Amino acid sequence: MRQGMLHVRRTSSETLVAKRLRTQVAIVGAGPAGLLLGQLLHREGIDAIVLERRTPEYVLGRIRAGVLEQGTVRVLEHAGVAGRLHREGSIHRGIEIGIDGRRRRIDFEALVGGSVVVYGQTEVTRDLMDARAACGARSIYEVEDVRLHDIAGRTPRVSYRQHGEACEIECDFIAGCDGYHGVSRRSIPPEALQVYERIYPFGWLGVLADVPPAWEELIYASSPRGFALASMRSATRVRCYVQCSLEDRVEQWSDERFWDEFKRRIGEDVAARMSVGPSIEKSIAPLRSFVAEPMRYGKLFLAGDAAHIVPPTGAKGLNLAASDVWYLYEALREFYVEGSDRGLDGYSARALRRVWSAVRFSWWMTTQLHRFSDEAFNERIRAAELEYLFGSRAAQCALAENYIGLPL
Ligand code: FAS
Ligand code: PHB
Repeated sequence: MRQGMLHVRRTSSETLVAKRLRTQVAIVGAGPAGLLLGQLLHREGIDAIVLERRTPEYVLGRIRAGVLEQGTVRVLEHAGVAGRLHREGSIHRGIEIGIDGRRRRIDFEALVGGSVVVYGQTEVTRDLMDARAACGARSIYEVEDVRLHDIAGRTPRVSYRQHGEACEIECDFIAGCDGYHGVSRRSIPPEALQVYERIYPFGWLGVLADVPPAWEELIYASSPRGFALASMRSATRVRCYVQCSLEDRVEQWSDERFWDEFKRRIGEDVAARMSVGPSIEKSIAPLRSFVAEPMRYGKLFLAGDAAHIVPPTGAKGLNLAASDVWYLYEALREFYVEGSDRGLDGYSARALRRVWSAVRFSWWMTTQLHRFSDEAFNERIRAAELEYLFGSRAAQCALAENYIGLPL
């Protein structure tokens, strides 16, 4: 045996394992789902190791969500990472829906007595990373070739390579928090999964820019040229989107072209008063609805984008990751503290009830606010839906209670 090799043993694949670790829960993925689960478990004294293929800087560089439901805020408070969120996040008590230049405010407070918090996913992830580093819990970044073993058996393990060494983690459970393109869902035999999917025939081109927002609340605008969303990250930074073709490439959209198109869609009054500036991030995201059922296979539990994807129109992706993680945390706490399997056995059904309510709402917001085609009948139905929304308190209540988030 070569000097310096620790715990050398052969795995089933006849690979020398240079390092073998042991934990209660192995978490694959250090996005918001993985880090939030790790933080909740740590506060309960349950040991977890987080594995991430990228660097922390890369993970923080991905610009994504911006709206937190009240339920998500409560989960972050329970995790002890909501301090900066309360200091720097801004409470929003409504949004505006625009149709061809007309706008209607959806007053969350008056309609359903609720609100949301605008605070970027990047900041949530940063707060979670800082908390994990502060408590010294184990996170391993820049891993390669992560594989899941014996997930249906009694000795689940996660193997990976780092700096050319083969490593392995023995655990009780594996949390697959590695997103849509991760290895976890793909480790489940296809015959054990039922997948539901809808691909939308357009994408979102998003721009981050350091200019003050000329709007106080988010504006979701449907125009004859397509959809636009005016959001923000702070009093000095905007996050704006326009619906674009799936054939578009970021290189085809100069900042000038983006701002010109955004102004044509967002409404003349906003266009007239807004300032523009150079993009500090610009990216195109395809839109899809995707759900994989069940969210558990043996000792493997999926959470967040690993199990489902929603179009960002309903601001649900990050919030669904938080509710999955809350349910999984409660189930694991029940197992380790009370010795009961009940929560683990009920996790998938409980999470999927909330997933499908968010998938429905995100699909509804997307189909109502985006121009799909020149199919005259669909466009008339869409116009009628939006007119009904503008004129009906009941319709506005339905939108409001879904947007602020159904109860956890
Ligand atoms: P994530 O994808 O965030 O994190 C998964 C992590 O696992 C990543 O860090 C990845 O590097 C890692 N990983 C993957 N494979 C691995 C492997 N084999 N081994 C180890 N690690 C691995 N939601 C909204 O609510 N509003 C939005 O505006 C919005 N915009 C979005 C824009 C884009 C381009 C995308 C892709 C998503 C957007 N979302 C939005 C949804 C997004 O916010 C997700 O819901 C959220 O990131 C989910 O968090 P996680 O489940 O942790 O998945
Ligand atoms: C964002 O600020 O990035 C954002 C906000 C609301 C959405 C989608 C994205 O529905």
